Amino acid sequence: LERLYSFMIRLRLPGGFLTPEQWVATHNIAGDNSTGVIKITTRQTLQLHGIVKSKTKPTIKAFNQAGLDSIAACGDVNRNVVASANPLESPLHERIYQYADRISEYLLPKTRSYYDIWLDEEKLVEKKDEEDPLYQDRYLPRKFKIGLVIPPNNDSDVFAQDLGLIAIIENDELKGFNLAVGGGLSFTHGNPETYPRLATEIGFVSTEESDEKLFKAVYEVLTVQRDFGNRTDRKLARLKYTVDRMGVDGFRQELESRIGFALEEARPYVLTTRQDHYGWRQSNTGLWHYTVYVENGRVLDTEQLPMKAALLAVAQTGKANFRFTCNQNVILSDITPEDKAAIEQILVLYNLIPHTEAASLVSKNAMACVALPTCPLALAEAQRYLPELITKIDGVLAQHGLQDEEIIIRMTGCPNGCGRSVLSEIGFVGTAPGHYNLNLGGDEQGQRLNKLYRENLDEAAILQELDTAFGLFKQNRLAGERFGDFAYRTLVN
Ligand code: SRM
Ligand code: SF4
Repeated sequence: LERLYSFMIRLRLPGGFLTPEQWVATHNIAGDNSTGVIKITTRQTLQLHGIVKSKTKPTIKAFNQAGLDSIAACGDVNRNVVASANPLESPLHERIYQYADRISEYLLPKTRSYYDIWLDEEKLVEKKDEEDPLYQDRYLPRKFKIGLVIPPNNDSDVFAQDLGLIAIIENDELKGFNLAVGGGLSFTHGNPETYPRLATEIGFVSTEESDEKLFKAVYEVLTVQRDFGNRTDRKLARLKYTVDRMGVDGFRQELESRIGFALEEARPYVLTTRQDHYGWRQSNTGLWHYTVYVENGRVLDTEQLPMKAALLAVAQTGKANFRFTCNQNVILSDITPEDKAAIEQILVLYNLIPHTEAASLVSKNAMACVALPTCPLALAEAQRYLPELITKIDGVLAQHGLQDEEIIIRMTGCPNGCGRSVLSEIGFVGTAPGHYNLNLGGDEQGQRLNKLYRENLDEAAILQELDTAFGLFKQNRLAGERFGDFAYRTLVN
């Protein structure tokens, strides 16, 4: 008897965009072929779990029919390109989203194997035509991640990316992008050679005359990593280690020699938040957008909250696009004023309103990675446990009269950092079943990593430590000071 293997599929969804028809298709594919739960990831795409071997090909074929693919969603290539999700952010949102889409296409591997293997396409080309100038015959030393952000909202956590592109907008015009290289959050417990690192800004590239320079710079950042990245130790293979080995100046010089022009000095911008704008918001185009709070990105039906049924009903009207955020939520977007009432009626009927409004502030600022039971690398629970822990943390906050604080809490089941817990004000990093390191001191905008505060705590110890920390915060905070800033100033330094 063959073993019952089951798989996870992750879509490539640059900028996290789906049409309503594509959501209906995804809903049906999830129901037919997977556990049924649709998971919105921290890189604003979708995963389905529990796809048994015999259903793998039909799943990929069905996605293909909906115009969706899973190419380069995993592997040592450029991964899903993320971008600020909310059209509200700027009138330039659509243009910046298009960059995410085009960069994703531009950096796709040239091989047709995906089509050959999964879609029964006859071999269209001979091997020699599969030559790939970027990935050649060796791919990159490790996964590679690109993210675009529209200040002031750093919702795509631009400094966590191997290559971050910060849109520089002056007088409502896009001037170009600051480039930040070498972000990456993973580390290994007990291995001091590994560390999380924020991307370093190395300069600005204008897009005013054409996009040529930007695309060249993006491409060559990958070739520097391809040629200089560590290919002997996968733990030290991400771009962040290459940048630190070459030095930031050395990296910039190598990049400039490949692109044939000097980067301009990085331009100023301000980041103020990473939060999604929950509920109804109208953008200056007149269109409406409703951001739904999705606990840890898990779209499923429960008795109290039939979220999957609700989103299906919205999609079936054909009147809203679906945009996933890097905070694991969904924005029902681009709704005309005439259609708003119909969408609102569905949201009320299925309880999504008031669900989004009613969730606690801490919950709405929290996220967790998948972890158990499907992630083979998990040391502890994350998405299944964080909601329960947050209810208890909410209780502790209330005892100190701090229930109105917006504190960013993130949890990962291991130090790989899929839930970006080292970029939170309170970060939990799994060490063993039921045990977590407690990190404190990240900021609101994602420009500062938190630091280890206490090691290997169980739930009782976590709540006790936070009780003490919240007490000190209440007594000693500066006016308007956030918990993360207070912890950084007084507890972890
Ligand atoms: Fe991740 C591996 C889930 C975002 C760093 N990640 C995995 C795997 C595939 C486990 C594995 O290798 O077998 C997880 C699948 C679990 C499951 O059952 O679904 C997994 N990662 C996820 C997702 C689904 C977490 C979530 O709950 O949303 C995110 C999917 C992203 C996507 O749509 O492409 C996810 N992973 C991240 C992020 C956050 C980000 O990119 O903004 C990070 C930290 C940033 C970074 O890359 O530095 C991250 N995942 C990792 C790593 C560590 C990489 C490294 O540099 O060492 C691994 C392990 C590895 O690659 O060896 C990993
Ligand atoms: Fe799995 Fe660790 Fe990533 Fe969580 S952080 S999904 S436990 S690899």
